[in-house]
Amino acid sequence: MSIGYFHGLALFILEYPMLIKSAEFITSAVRPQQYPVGNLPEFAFAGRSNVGKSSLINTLVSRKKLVLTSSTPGKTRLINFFRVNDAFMFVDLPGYGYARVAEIERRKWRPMIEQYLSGRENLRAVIVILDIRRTPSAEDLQLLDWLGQHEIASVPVITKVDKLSKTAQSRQLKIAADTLRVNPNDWVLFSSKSRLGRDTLWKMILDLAIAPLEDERA
Ligand SMILES: Nc1nc2c(ncn2[C@@H]2O[C@H](COP(=O)(O)OP(=O)(O)O)[C@@H](O)[C@H]2O)c(=O)[nH]1
Ligand SMILES: [Mg+2]
Repeated sequence: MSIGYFHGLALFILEYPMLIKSAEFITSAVRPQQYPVGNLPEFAFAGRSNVGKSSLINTLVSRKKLVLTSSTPGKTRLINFFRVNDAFMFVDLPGYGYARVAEIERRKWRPMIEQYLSGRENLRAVIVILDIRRTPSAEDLQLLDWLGQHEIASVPVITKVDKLSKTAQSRQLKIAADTLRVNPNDWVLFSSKSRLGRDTLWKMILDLAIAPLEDERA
């Protein structure tokens, strides 16, 4: 690992809470040959269509329209890469579980995502996003199980919390935690409207970015 790399890390640690100096779209990809090269710590964002994934990424990077939010759920079928502060890569994965997406599209989705998740060496964690108003789906559960089996770190985030009262929030959080077998204390409560959870999620991303990888420790 180069000195420059540590220098970069030191810079962004000092800047917590996170100031965003740059956030730019790099490229869209379907196949590994199209992924951007480089070694920046990478974070992927996953969740069912319309869950609020694009809004969450925009909130993290304090940009209104870096990632296009869509009134046509299921439209984004590509893996989109963004570079933040020249220190991280953020990856917007295509949303899953959109009923109107044709079966043939869905059959392409899974291999594309699994190929990305299992082959990307600089991937540090997957932010798995749930909508607080909905019971988690089988696909949410499958994704978390799959990440666990492949020893890929996941961060469960429950978003749109502004839409429910505090009482309803805890009730829904308990349902989600039970369904997905994740400790309720491990969830980040998020709102792209109020920006609740932004600092907490950034802190987790920074911690994961500086944690040495398994093979580097060995
Ligand atoms: N009230 C509220 N609305 C949200 C929040 N996050 C997303 N939305 C809305 O939910 C819809 C889908 O959001 P989007 O980010 O495009 O979801 P994506 O399909 O998962 O990328 C849009 O109309 C957003 O304005 C949130 O935290 N609070
Ligand atoms: Mg989106």
